[in-house]
Amino acid sequence: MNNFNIRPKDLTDQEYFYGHKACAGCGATIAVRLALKVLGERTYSVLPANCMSAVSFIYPQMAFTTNAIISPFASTGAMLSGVAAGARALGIKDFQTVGFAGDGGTADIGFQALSGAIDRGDDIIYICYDNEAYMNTGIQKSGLTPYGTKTTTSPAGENLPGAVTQKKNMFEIVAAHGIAYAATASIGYPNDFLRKLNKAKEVRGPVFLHILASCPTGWGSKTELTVELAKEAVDSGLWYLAEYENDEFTLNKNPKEFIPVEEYLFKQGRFKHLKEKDINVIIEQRDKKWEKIRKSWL
Ligand SMILES: Cc1ncc(C[n+]2csc(CCOP(=O)(O)OP(=O)(O)O)c2C)c(N)n1
Ligand code: SF4
Repeated sequence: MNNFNIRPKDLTDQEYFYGHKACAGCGATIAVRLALKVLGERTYSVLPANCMSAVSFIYPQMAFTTNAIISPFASTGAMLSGVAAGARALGIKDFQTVGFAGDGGTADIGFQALSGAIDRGDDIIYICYDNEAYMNTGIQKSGLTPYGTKTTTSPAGENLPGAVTQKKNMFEIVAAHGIAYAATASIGYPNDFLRKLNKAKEVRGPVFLHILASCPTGWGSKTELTVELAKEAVDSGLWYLAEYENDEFTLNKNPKEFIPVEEYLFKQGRFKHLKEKDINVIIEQRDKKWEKIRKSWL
């Protein structure tokens, strides 16, 4: 049986995404680079307005060596369907159509187009790289910004812990559509991400991959901690690795013990203001979520 594992040393040396102008230590670029290495040369990428399009389509330079196009902010899902239909109409075979949308472009403004694409059952891969805010326009809170995050639109102060809302549960919202395959991932666990991409390639029908991608600029973290932080998010239980297919959820990593959330949170300027009571809220929310996950996904 194909377990879809792929060893990093088996990845192509070919680069399909390079020379971009992203900030040093950008986690999202790791997600895009790895995704294209697995999906291959015959991949058509669709990017809405976000950091990844802003840093890579800079005339006369183009950081994608494969075909790529910018969609209106709200339309990634719709354009993915159109590109795939166009390729089929031209008689092109063995191609992949992938979207790289941020958390704002996925959970908020691009949500209905994503929902529509899943509903149509189109053969597309939608990757949400989640840096937990609208970074390209100056760090505004999105529907995927976690509780307690300081952003320019969710300030922290004497009476406010930063964002007071919880991170939208995109993975389960997408799963509720009965999608062919959905998974969460983290750039801190690249082998897991590679396997999920490799599987996404083979799945017929829509695929949704939601990958946590650290952002030193928006998170106020050291550039060299990008990968470590994305790993610690999982190890502290504030993010999880899971899959959904055939109406079933599977948990891919079930830590025996979580590392203290403070270890992850206090390496980031966006959480520096948190008080003990705020940390307790975060731990309480985490434990409630994991109780549910462990009861039904194991
Ligand atoms: C319809 C529309 N509204 C607003 C914008 C401005 N805009 C461009 S990029 C962006 C932020 C995107 O945030 P996200 O999707 O989280 O991706 P990130 O910037 O974090 O990579 C916004 C608001 C736009 N281009 N089009
Ligand atoms: S703001 Fe964040 S996501 Fe955007 S390019 Fe810089 S590090 Fe990457």
